[in-house]
Amino acid sequence: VGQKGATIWFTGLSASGKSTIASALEQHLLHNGVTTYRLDGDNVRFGLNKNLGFSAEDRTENIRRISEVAKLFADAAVIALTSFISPYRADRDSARELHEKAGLPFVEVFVDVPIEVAEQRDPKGLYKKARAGLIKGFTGIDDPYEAPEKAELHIRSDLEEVAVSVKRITDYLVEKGYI
Ligand code: GGZ
Repeated sequence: VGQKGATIWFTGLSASGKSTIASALEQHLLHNGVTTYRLDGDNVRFGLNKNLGFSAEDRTENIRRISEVAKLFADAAVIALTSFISPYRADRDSARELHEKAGLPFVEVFVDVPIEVAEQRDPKGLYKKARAGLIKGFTGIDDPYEAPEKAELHIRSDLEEVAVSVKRITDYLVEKGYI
């Protein structure tokens, strides 16, 4: 009886809509009495992971630490919501394995948009900088993004309203008995 924990792992390109959907999901869950904690670049890359950049090694370490922290929240019966690009399949699979070994649910949500759409959105002007060569190794431009092959949920954020995505995720969590 009562809330069990789980990690909802959002993955996708910069400007794909991960944080927008995670925030909306958080609001919805909190409104329904479900305790959540959201991990994203703003509270992780400026704190715990401030010594990490965007090389392949640093991205892997970024994701490793985040998955350990998310696991701790899930273990404390919180719904952890993580929104990081997490471009490497192996790193996401390690995060999944870490949770599964601990008997904690791990739900991978692929927030998918064509790169053209992400580039058009470009809320921080980073794609423009990457195209101009001012940022090197930008995901989707000159750095890889390995799309999930077995995500529990696949969201085309350019074709689906945020509220619909939130409902689909919530329905999944209810169906699985995670909330
Ligand atoms: C990708 C970068 C880069 C490079 C800075 N590549 O739109 P944003 O700004 O807020 O989202 C991006 C964020 C990615 O950080 P993550 O911790 O999610 O990445 S990873 O999971 O790959 O470790 C972007 C900004 O940081 N940013 N440089 N080179 N995104």
